[in-house]
Amino acid sequence: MSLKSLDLTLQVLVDPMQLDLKDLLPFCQTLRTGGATVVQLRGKHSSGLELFRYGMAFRDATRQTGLGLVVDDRADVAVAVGADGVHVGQDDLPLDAIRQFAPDLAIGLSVGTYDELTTARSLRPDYIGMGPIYPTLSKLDAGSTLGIKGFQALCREAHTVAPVIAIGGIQASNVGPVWRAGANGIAVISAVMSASDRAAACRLLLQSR
Ligand code: TZP
Repeated sequence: MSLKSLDLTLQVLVDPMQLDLKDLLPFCQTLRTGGATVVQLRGKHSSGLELFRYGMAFRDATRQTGLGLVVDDRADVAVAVGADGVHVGQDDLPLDAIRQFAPDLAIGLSVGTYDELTTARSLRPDYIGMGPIYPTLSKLDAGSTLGIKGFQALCREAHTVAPVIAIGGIQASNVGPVWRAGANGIAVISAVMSASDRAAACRLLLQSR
């Protein structure tokens, strides 16, 4: 799957700690039923081996279900497992370095300030992950929240660089304004991973789009 076919509408971030390897296929089927489009493997405390095992299993499960697969931070793991993309922060491996060994990988870059957007402009990511929009308990070092007004303003500028995926504290109850502020897609952890019915949780996030 190339970026052209990577639909970024609803990305669900998953830590290996949250799921057993044997459950990845039913998990992907559930997400797909709810309308999610991408799974992001994000194992901040995982070893390379664990990420590789989950990445390989996710690659099969996402291919079978028609979801895209993005790996957080680790371009090496993304290439090794044949993922569609990698998501990096501004302090991670530079985008040009990734492109040298992985020219087909879609690259997402985190942006939370105007300064970071200026950097993004020169790095030319394939998409921008923008946030945190709202307060979140899922990433304690996420930085200051943009709020809807802040997001709308930064998002408008960012649209000249790449599609914008909003992240941070997004729940069914507060997603409407995020869509209306111009998000091309959203990325979530708790709204889907903490839900008892994950397919329904995905549907609710997409309903106000
Ligand atoms: N980056 C910015 S906020 C965040 C990440 C990974 C966490 C999003 O989790 P949640 O539970 O959807 O707020």
